[in-house]
Amino acid sequence: MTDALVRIDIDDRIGCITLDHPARRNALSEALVHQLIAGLADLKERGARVAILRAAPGAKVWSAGHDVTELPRDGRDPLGWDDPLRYLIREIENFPAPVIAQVEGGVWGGACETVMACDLIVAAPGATFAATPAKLGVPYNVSGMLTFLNAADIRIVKEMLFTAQPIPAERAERLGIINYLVPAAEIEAYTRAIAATIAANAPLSIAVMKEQLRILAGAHPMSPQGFERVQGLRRLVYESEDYLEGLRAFLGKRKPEFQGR
Ligand code: LCV
Repeated sequence: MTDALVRIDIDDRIGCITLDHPARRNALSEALVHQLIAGLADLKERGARVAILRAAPGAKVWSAGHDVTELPRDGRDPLGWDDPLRYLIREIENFPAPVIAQVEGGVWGGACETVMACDLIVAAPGATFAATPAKLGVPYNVSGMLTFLNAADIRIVKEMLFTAQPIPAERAERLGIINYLVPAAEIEAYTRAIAATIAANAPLSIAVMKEQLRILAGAHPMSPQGFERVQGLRRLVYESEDYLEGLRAFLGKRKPEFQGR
């Protein structure tokens, strides 16, 4: 039997998925992502009217992002359509009820996108949000860029992507990136109360509005030439020496030395 890396429960039509792999700081390995996706499917099946995605109480790290050990080093696109995280983001977006991210601790890289893809975000002081592709030398994908663009002003997205530095929850609240900033001691009850309010509303109306907003937020037509240009640019990055250096440095627990080629 595979180890449980997440916990799933449902109470009063409020579903809850708890990331539960502290030894790897809830890194989004293929196994963990598959369990998250299965958890969402389970909650859908059981009629959840809202889902909460959280880490264990008091977690110092909500999730460390992609499992870097699983990123390919053979010239393949590391974050293409088949990247497990892309499936997860699509499942969150397509989940027929709101998904609320309840955040304590650091949120890194792919986990930052995951949180931004959630419908509402409740965070405790001490939570931080970092978009890290530039730290690793990774070319982020187009749909991931759209997740960030739909979650924050482009100037903030640029700051996050170019500096790869964590944004504290207090600032994220001022910037409108998160909905609520709530003391850690109250975050669970607070998130449950929001979930209960949503769960008491008309589920079909909410499901349809969520789908409408998903389609409208993604309505950015792109020409075939534009798409090929973007993919070609990304290839420059994942076929570069710097990409391999970023992975080697991460795994060797040292600072990368990027050359720009
Ligand atoms: C694999 C890990 C990870 C991890 N993968 O604990 O968006 S993109 O493009 O950037 C995308 C590719 C992406 O999401 O990349 C990942 C971005 N994530 C990060 O940059 C954060 C990496 N992690 C950390 O900086 C630290 O682990 C934090 C600050 C989160 C926690 O620090 P702490 O001192 O509490 P350790 O670093 O000791 O981590 C515990 C174990 O988890 C592994 C890490 O290598 C260590 O393994 P060992 O016990 O075998 O040494 N680990 C942490 N993050 N993303 N493995």
